[in-house]
Amino acid sequence: MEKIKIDQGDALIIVDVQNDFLPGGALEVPNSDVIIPVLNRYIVLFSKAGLPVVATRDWHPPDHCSFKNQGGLWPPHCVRGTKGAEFSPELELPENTIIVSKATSVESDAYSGFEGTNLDEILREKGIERLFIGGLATDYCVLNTVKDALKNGYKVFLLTDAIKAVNIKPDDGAKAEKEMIEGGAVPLKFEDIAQNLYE
Ligand code: VGL
Ligand code: ZN
Repeated sequence: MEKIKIDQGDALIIVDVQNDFLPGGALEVPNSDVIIPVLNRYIVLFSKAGLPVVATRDWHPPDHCSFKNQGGLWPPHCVRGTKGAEFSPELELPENTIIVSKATSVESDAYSGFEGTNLDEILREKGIERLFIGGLATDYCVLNTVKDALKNGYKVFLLTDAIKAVNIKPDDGAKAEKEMIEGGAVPLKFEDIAQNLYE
């Protein structure tokens, strides 16, 4: 297969790689720590090429509607300003990372990085047309971010070596991947990208 070359118009989107979604966190995604070194390799690639790196984060108020104690589905997680809401210290985000906070108000949840944020405007302003998307969790925030990206007209590459699922039902992650690919996302692994173009 011909390698994919990253170039102007491309951006890396890292979804919700926050302590609460990692092993030991309030809403831990099983084995999610294994994706961090892989994401770090993508980060190096995009940084060297001078291309934007975007990190989304779940950024909830303490009484957010998605929390069980408020009638929602999830244990309290990613409360803004807490350790659990911080990006993993292992994730080597560049200084100029564009941070997008979502689900920041009590009454609304948002699984997509585009929902209630200015992510689309930020990308358009920079002339971005292709998105390389990885992070957590495959079956929630990655799924919904990818679906919105496709809806908004971006070409989407799903980084299948840099996502992990919650899997409340064991095949949720596999189903989500299938849904994204059927919707037009192209599955991609690190080895599928041409290296050393910008060294
Ligand atoms: C997420 C559950 C609740 C996610 C966020 O980032 O995938 N999942 N809030
Ligand atoms: Zn959340």
